[in-house]
Amino acid sequence: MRRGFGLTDGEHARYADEGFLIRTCVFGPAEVEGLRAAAEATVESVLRLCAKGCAYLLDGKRFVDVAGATVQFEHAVGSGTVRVIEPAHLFDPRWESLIDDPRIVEPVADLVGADAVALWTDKLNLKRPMEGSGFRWHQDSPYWIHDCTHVDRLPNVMVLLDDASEANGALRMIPGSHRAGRLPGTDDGTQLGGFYTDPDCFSEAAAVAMVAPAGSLVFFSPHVVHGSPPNRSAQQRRALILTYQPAGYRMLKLPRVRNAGG
Ligand SMILES: O=C(O)CCC(=O)C(=O)O
Repeated sequence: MRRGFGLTDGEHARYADEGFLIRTCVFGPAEVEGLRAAAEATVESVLRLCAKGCAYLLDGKRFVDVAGATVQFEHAVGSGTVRVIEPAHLFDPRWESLIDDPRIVEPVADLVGADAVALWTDKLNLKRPMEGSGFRWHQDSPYWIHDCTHVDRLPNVMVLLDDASEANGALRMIPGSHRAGRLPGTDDGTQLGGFYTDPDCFSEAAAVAMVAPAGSLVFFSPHVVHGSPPNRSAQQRRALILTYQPAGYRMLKLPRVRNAGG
């Protein structure tokens, strides 16, 4: 049964036009506190497990595959600071109720164009004060195209766990860039270069920062070109990005279906 959190016609039109949409302060301060605690507990669990994982470097950046997840570390040589955990929901039960929350699931079902949805993947992105690195301009669809037959139907929802500002590395979007579909990657000879969008295909000058308070949601298309600068502030910039798909399909990294909101 729907609870009235679906997209309005105006939101539908904005998402179709720009490729993203912000709903501010969807989660209240007490809920945000709980999600921050879940984030830190997730990091602690992962760090305990990492010694048993499979470590490797891509373009000099350290990754560890452990317990079904991929962990990325900050790029400074020898850094022990966790940057991304995907999927994160394996490591703390509080993520499970977030995945099912109607404030997320109902608008996302409207974006997917389905009565019911499932989780595709989820990432905990941590930009620590004065240390968190940026994300180069990219689309998500080129990462997923080889594992998914419905890559157009994978909307993301970024749940802001801290106030996001220009100074702490708020996510930036290129409005309307999703309308071109999948764009070419860079050809710079690096291992990951093909995943970053060719800068000739969009105008960085058009970028819009997703500046919003903690507890806000940023919905964005798998095709929209996005990226973010480093955290040069003394504030945290933590976020969980949930990605959904039509119900009944398996997750990206785990061989099972995680239907949501049922
Ligand atoms: O956390 C960010 O600022 C960017 C994250 C992102 O673009 C991604 O995980 O694909």
